[in-house]
Amino acid sequence: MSNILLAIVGWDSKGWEERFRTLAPQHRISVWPDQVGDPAGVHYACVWHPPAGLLAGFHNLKAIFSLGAGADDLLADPTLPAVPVVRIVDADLTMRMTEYVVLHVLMHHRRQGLYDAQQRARVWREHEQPAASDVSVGIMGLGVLGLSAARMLQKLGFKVRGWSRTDKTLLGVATFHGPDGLEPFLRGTEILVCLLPATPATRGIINLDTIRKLNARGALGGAYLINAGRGSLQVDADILAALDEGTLSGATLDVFPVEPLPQASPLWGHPKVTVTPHNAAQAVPQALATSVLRQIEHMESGLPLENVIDRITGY
Ligand code: NDP
Ligand code: OXD
Repeated sequence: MSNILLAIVGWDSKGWEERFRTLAPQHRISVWPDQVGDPAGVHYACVWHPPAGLLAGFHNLKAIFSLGAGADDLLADPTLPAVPVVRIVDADLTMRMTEYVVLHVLMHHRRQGLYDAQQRARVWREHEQPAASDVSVGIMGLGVLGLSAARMLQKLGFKVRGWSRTDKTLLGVATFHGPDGLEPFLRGTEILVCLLPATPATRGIINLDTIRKLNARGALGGAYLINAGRGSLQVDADILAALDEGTLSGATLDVFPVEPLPQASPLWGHPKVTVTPHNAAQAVPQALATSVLRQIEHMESGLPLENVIDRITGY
C-alpha cells in the first residue's frame, strides 16, 4: 500500500479525491490540509498549485505528480524535493486543447468577431473568405499539445508550420527551431498559436517585436494570436499596443501573467480580444487520475516513469 497525498489549490479537490479513492482502494489517499497525518508516511504527492514550501515537509516522497500538463509553478519552488516531477500527458486533455485551438483558429479565419459585431448592429454584409489552404497557422511549441493541434489543423486544410526548441521533421509541417528559427517562422505565420511551456527561455516571448514579425499581409489580411500556453509568455501591454497599431487584428487569450485577469485589465473589454478563464484544456479527474495511478503502479513495479520534467530545461 502506498500513501498518496492530494494537495490541490484553485480547483475543487472533491472530484479528485473521489476518483482516486474509487480507482485505488489499495492505497491510502489523504487530502491536504485536513487528512495529512504523519508527513513521513507520504510516498506520492499529486498536486496543483500547492503552496511553496509545502512539499519540502514530506521527506519520504518518491515522486511528485502535477495534475496539469504544466509544472512551472512547482519548479519555481526552490525547496521542491529532489524527486521526479511528472506532468500529465493524456488523450482527454490533449483533445480538449485541440478543440480549443481549432475553435479559435476557425473563429479568426472565418471572421466570427466581425459577424458578431455586424449582428449586434443588424448589418447583413458578406466579406471575402479565403480558403484554409491559403492561410498559414504557426504553432509555437510542437510538443504533445502543439502536435495534436497541428495535425487537426492540417486536416482542415490549413498550411501549418511550427517552432520548437530542438529540430524536428514532421510530415506536411514546415518546422523551425531555436532562436535562429524564430524570425523565419513568424514571418510566414498569419495565425500564431502559442502552446509553449513557461520556462526562463520563453518568458515574455509574445511581445511587440514578435507580433510585428507576423505576416499581416497574407490571405487573411491581418495577423492573429491565440495563447493557451502560459500567461508569463505574453506581455499584455504589447498585445494591446499591437492591436491598437493594427499589427495584430485579433487575439484569443486563455492565460495571463496575473490570474484571474484583474478586473481593471483593458483586455476584458477590448473588441478584438476573446478572454477565456484558463480553461482551454480542463484537467478532469475522471480521465487524469487513471494516468497518474498507472504511473504509480509503474514506479512500484520498478518500471520507469514517463513524462518526467527535465529540471534543466524547465519542462
Ligand atoms: P510539451 O513539453 O510536450 O511540449 C513543449 C513544446 O515547447 C516542445 O515542442 C518544446 O520543444 C517547445 N519548447 C520549449 N521550450 C522552448 C523554447 N525555449 N523555444 C522553442 N520551443 C520550446 O508540452 P505540452 O504540449 O504537453 O504542453 C505545453 C504547455 O501547454 C504546458 O507546458 C502548459 O503550460 C500549457 N497548458 C495549458 C493548458 C490550458 O488550459 N491553458 C492546459 C494544458 C497545458 P522540443 O519539442 O524541442 O522539446
Ligand atoms: C495545465 C493547465 O497545465 O491546466 O494542465 O494549465
